Amino acid sequence: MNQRETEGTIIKGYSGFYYVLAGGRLYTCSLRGKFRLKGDDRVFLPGDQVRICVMEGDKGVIEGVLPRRNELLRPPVANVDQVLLVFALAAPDPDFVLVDRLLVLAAHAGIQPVLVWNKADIASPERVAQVQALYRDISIAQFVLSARQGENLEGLKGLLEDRISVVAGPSGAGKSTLLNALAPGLSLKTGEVSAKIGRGRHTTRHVELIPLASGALVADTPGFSTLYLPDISPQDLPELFPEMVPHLGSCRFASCLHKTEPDCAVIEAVEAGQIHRQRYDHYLMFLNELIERERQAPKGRKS
Ligand SMILES: Nc1nc2c(ncn2[C@@H]2O[C@H](COP(=O)(O)OP(=O)(O)OP(=O)(O)O)[C@@H](O)[C@H]2O)c(=O)[nH]1
Ligand SMILES: [Zn+2]
Repeated sequence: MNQRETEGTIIKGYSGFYYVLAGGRLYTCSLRGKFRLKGDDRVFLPGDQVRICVMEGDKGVIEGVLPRRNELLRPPVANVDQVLLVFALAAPDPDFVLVDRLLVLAAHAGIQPVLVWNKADIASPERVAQVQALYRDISIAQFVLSARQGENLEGLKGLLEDRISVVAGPSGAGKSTLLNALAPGLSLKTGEVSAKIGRGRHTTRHVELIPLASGALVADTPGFSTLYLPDISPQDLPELFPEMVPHLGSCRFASCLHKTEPDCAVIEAVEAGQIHRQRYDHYLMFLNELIERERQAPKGRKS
């Protein structure tokens, strides 16, 4: 038999088989026996880079897995390059607390966030200006587009190329519509994405990476469905606000939490208009949540 090895990306695992995309071809792969010994389905995740031995036709055997760069729990995907935070500019209005919460979650997970402002077709120019002013100073990519009208999708398409992306955002923001617009053959029903999250725990959910053109892979299940801030110590929160980072270290007190302390460089930057006040207000909100949580959980408890 003519066998050869190649490298590819797992896009889905399903009843003992893994679907591996390699060089533009999809291989249905089984596992080499040594992996099955571990008896753990989660040894391999969509997004994992694997070495496969190609057998006849489109069949293969997974011979090895390359080290992971990162691993998301929701959805369970490995090697995530970026998370698209999809918000509608109107209907529903953006919840900026949620935007900032998701930005903190992404920063904490070490995954690059991308802000996607959808429904530009029904947004007022004032709203567009508002979001751009809020996030202009933190260096993250932002796209203002209309998924339903298929308008201004090109920039985002370029950013998806050759990367693994996960989509997050509130219900009604247009996540399914956006995925459909990016992969016209997909025809996810609108509303289907949240139906997927809602599925009972007795049904095994299979996350799938959808291959778009140009090597883009996007998870079909939205991420970050928990709004609970992860276990961040209050001292570490400022680093998750990129616009605060240049000012950290210039406060009078090394332990400054930038709340009410005297000679606080962060508060001075807010007053000088260098840090947007709304972002700072949300920082204080999250800080208080974390302080409250620490107060309730006795020290040394690890969860
Ligand atoms: N005007 C306008 N409406 C849009 C746009 N994109 C999506 N919608 C509408 O917004 C509604 C919600 O879209 P979905 O794609 O289902 O939103 P979702 O984020 O997937 O929502 P869940 O599945 O509940 O998480 C639908 O009625 C869409 O037709 C857009 O660009 N402009
Ligand atoms: Zn300070």
